[in-house]
Parts: sequence; structure tokens; C-alpha cells
Amino acid sequence: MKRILVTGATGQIGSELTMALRYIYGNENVIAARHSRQPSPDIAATGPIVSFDVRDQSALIKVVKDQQIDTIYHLASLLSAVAEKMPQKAWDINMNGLMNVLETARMMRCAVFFPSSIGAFGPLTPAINTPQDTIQRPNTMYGVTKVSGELICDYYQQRFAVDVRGLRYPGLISYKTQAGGGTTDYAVEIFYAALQKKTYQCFLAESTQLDMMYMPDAVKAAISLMQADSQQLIHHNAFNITSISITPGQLAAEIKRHIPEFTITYKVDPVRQAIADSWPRHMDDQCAFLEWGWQAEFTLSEMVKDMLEKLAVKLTGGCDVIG
Ligand code: AKB
Repeated sequence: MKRILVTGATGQIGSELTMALRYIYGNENVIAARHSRQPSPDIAATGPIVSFDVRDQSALIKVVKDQQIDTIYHLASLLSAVAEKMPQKAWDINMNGLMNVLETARMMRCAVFFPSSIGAFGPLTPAINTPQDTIQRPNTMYGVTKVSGELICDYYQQRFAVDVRGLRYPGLISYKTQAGGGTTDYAVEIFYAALQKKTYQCFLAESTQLDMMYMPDAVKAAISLMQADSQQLIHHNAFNITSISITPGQLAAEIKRHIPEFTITYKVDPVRQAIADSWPRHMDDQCAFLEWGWQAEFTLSEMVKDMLEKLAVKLTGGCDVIG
């Protein structure tokens, strides 16, 4: 029987991944760990919640022991834009939190999932069809913590045989929980603005192309990788995964097909634009496909249709839409 701990369970990925894991492994077997954000009503209603700071290793060890945890999905971290505003704090949370998780996993024999990001790449990385194994010289604190995180995960896997697996996520689009503090957040904000105000002022330039992914694909990727046969894995960790590669202009045009009166304007935020300009346009995810069968489901038009439908229900106070 699996006993799973999800750190950052109230964040953008965590709030959906926790529910998907509870559906598969049973509500009582998936413990949602939170720190600052309140849990969504479905997380609060369906299973156990614990509250601690990932930088507090004794608190983490106690939860792992008390709850007999065998797998940790470690999602708690600061995103790129906020990490650039407070780099020392970003290092503290992103790196010391991860070290505590890896050390706990080594001592208690847990498997670990660690989400890396397109932010692990930098301006010297080939931006088109970014290879799995390539130059990684990020110039942001977020990127520095993601590359360091990838390396320390590899180290724990090779040196201590901890079963650590991970993905490089693109920008994630979801209707349940907003991201907060990311460079790709425009791709979520735009949907709220389109439905509520019919207009959106974008903080990235119209032609800024980045990899994006709809949350159901992101959740599926994490679970499939953790379920994959370890004998088939060559990389284990930091797999490129990709889905939809778009610009704000293209996303706005697709939204306009559903809401013809929608308009977009651009007021570039130089900090987030510089971060976006240092990231790949489109990653090559062949290794994920070959090693564990990764394939995204949602196209741009399917994602936009689904987002608009489900977010409209949420914004009008309707019941959450499952699936
Ligand atoms: C961010 O924008 O910081 C994140 C990411 C791409 O890792 N969404």
C-alpha cells in the first residue's frame, strides 16, 4: 500500500495532484502538507492535512515516521518572478527544503518526486527543440535552484540509491488554483480577465514564445513517471516534457475564437520579460516518450475550450467540474 506525502499541496500543482493521487491510492493514504496557503475545500474535505515548513527537518521526519510515508512529492518552492525579488529566501526554501526531503528519504527509504522547470535552462541553451542533455547556465535564482535541485537529486539517486524522479515542467495552466509569482502566470491570468473583464494587459511581449501545459497533462506526467518501471529509466530525473508552445498573441487569438469581444494589450514587465527571454521556446521531450511513454493529450484549442468552460463554472460559483 502506498503512503504519500505531498509538500506544497495547496499550491498550483499540489492542489490538483493531491486530489488525483487520493483518487488512485485512497484518500487516507495521501497526506497534504501545507505551510502558508489555506487548503482548497476539496483537499480539506477528502483526506489528512499536516502543517509544517519544509525547512524544518525534524517536523518533516516526524510526519514521515508518524504517517508511515513511502513516497514524497516535493512541490513546495518559490517560483521565478518572486524568487528574483528575494533570491536569498528562494535559495533557502527551494534548496534547504529539497535537501531536507532528500535526507529524510535517504534515512526512511522513501521515493521522491521533484519538479524542475524550463527555468533550469538559460540564455546559452538551444532555445528550439531544447535537448534533454544540454547547456544549463540559468541567470535567475529560480533557475539556479532548479539546476542545483536536479544535480542533488541525481546525486542522491546515484550515491544513496534513493528513487528520485522528476520532470522539467513548462508554464502550467489551470483553473483550480492560481500560480502566483511565476513568469508564465500570464497564461492563467488571461483566462480570468477574458471571462471577467473581456480585456487583459499582458506583462510579456506579444511574440514571447514559451512551452506551456494544461494541468491535467502535468498531473498525468508526474503520476506516470512515478509509476514507471525503474528498469526502463535511463535519466530518472529532470525529464523534458512539452505540450503547447505558444506566444501571448497566439493564446489571445484562440481565446478570441470563444469570446470575440476579448482584447489584449501589452505592458512589458522588464524583469519577467528578461526571465522569459532566457528560457527555451520549445523543449524536445523524446527521452520522456522513449523511457516511460510520455505523451501530452491537450492541444491549444482543447485546452482553451476546457479552461474557459471550467473557469466560467468556477467564477459563477458553480460546483467544481471533475475530469
Ligand atoms: C514560473 O513561471 O516560474 C513557473 C515555471 C515555468 O517554472 N511557472
